[in-house]
Amino acid sequence: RPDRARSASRAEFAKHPDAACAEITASLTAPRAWLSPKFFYDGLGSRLFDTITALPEYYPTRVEAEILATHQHDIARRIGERPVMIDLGAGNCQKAARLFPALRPAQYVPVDISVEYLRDTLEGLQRQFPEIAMQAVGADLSTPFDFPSTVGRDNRLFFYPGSSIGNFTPIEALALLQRMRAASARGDGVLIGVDLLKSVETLEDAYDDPLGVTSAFNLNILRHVNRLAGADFEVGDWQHIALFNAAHNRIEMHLQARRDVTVTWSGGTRRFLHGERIHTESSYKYRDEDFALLLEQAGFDDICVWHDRQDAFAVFHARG
Ligand code: AVJ
Repeated sequence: RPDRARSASRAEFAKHPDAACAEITASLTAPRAWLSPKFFYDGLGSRLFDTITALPEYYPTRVEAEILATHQHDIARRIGERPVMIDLGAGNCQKAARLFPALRPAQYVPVDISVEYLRDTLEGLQRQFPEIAMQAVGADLSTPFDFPSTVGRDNRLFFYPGSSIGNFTPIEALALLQRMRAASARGDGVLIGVDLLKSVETLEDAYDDPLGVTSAFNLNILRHVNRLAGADFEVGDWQHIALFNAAHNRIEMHLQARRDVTVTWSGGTRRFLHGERIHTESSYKYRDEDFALLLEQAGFDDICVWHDRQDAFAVFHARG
């Protein structure tokens, strides 16, 4: 676990500070200021996210693990022999590794923005599972997949757990599913974790925990942006807000100014009035039928879905 935090700070933006700075300038000067949730994950942010997954209020990680453990043999039967398991946004690779005994992949291909970090993690994993060929690939999920020729083409499985797909709008999620479909052959599969619509109270509690871990996670984006763009955000000027937007079926996280503040960074400056917000994350929640429709629109069929007992979370398998 600490491994993830250590290397997440060596992610892509560290190598392309100008690109990150231009992106931050564009989003902070938009009529409604926003920041991309990818900027949550510096070293401390990755540790804070790991801590979030241990909170009783934040159910998705735990409940998804329970679904995968309970149904691993059904899942393996549907996927078939020796898949090439492509793990999108693999992070510390632990979720995939827990499925190795049931899935028995021929090849494991973790994909993440930070390849260096993946290489460290893979070394240990390769020793534990010497029979699985492993190859780390550095890629950004917002562009078409372009795998090296060493990534096998037989029975590919795209694994995208954790409700990570929830950070995309449904239209962007469809485009991502289409990129997976384009990189797979007929019969290849996807295995995707999706958070489900539920009571507003349960959803808001999951993103606004009483210990303040999610608040710290949200506020930490300002420190990361201070470093990336030479900005002068004062964390104490901002307040964590999490609310369910029923019109869009999404949890939104914002940072709300506690007073009038002026923020300056290397690419610009902006004045925020007391109460004004910076939108930092959207986390879309689905009904089974809504997500199944996206899968169908992307060209997948033979859809199968597993839930936990409380119908909090869904794991989908579908074939191209
Ligand atoms: C990592 C995007 C799945 O949306 O639930 C957790 C991130 N943000 N608490 C989510 C997150 C606040 C998480 N994802």
